[in-house]
Amino acid sequence: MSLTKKDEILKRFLQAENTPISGQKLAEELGISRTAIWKHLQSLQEEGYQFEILKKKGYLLVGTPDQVDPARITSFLNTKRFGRNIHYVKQCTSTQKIAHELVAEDATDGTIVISESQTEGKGRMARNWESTEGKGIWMTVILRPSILPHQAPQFTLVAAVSVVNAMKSLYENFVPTIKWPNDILINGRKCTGILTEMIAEVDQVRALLVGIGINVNQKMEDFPEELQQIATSLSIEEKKQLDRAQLVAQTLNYFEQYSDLYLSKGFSPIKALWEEASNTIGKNVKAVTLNETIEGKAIGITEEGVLEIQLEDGSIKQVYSADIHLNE
Ligand code: BT5
Repeated sequence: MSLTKKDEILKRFLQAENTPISGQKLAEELGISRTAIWKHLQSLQEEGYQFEILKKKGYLLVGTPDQVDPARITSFLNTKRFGRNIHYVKQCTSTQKIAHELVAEDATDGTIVISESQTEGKGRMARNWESTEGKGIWMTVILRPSILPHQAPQFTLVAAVSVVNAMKSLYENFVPTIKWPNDILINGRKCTGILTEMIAEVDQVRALLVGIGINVNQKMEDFPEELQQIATSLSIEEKKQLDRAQLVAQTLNYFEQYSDLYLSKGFSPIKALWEEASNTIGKNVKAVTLNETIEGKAIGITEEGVLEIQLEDGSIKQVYSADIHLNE
């Protein structure tokens, strides 16, 4: 689904950055009447965009609402596929649920579902994910890579390095790190969680649904009490209000680049990027799996993205899925 005429108009205003655009020129370029342009601008005003009319020069965009709508995201994108099809809603139960429905309708590789708020945001193992309205990035990226089911966990590490490098490219007052497999922490507090679901037959992946939740503009008091000890937002760490749409786009810019790298060169380059951003390797950890608790030193990840822990007796255990506690 390409941008609607209204989104196309908005994208041009966003890219014009403080330069007025003539209504006549817009009408000619988009092949619609000046009245149609005026109606689209009115509809944008109703959504919170503000325009000034400058005599003889045209319209100037002077105010944008804080939302992650397709036009705002697209204005920062430099991808070919990722984020080129955006399913944007103000509220939903979970973006994962909508993504499941879109996969059934044959959504293309790189389609995203993004919402201003979720009423039933999901973590791993049916845990709850707190998704405060208008303050974070709550999105699912639908991927359709030609991979085998056992490779799917590697893709979740691709997502984690994409988010971390997007943050590093935009912000300067904090350093995000990855706790295996893919929690992103700042100074020990969680700012991002990733949930990857797979739709597959035994020998073929039909789709991966990579759910990414990033706390962007919450203040500490926006978090429920039980999260105030363990969570943080990027704005708390960067010490200013941040542009969510820009971070969505930058994450997708990296995600497409690293997915393509993974598909062409395999896991090794991703493993290197992941290790560079990880805070887990070399640390003493406690890994709580469904069946047991393992304590030891995290010594690395395998070519499959599996965590290796060296026990006190020197033996090495491989951990496929667990909650990791870092013993500082
Ligand atoms: C995760 O699970 O970290 C995966 C979170 C994925 C959320 C995204 S948002 C878009 C997409 N749609 C969805 O419905 N989900 C995905 P896990 O590792 O199980 O961590 C869950 C735990 O993190 C909870 O039990 C809380 O302790 C904590 N938590 C919940 N909300 C949080 C938040 N906003 N910030 C930091 N920690 C949170």
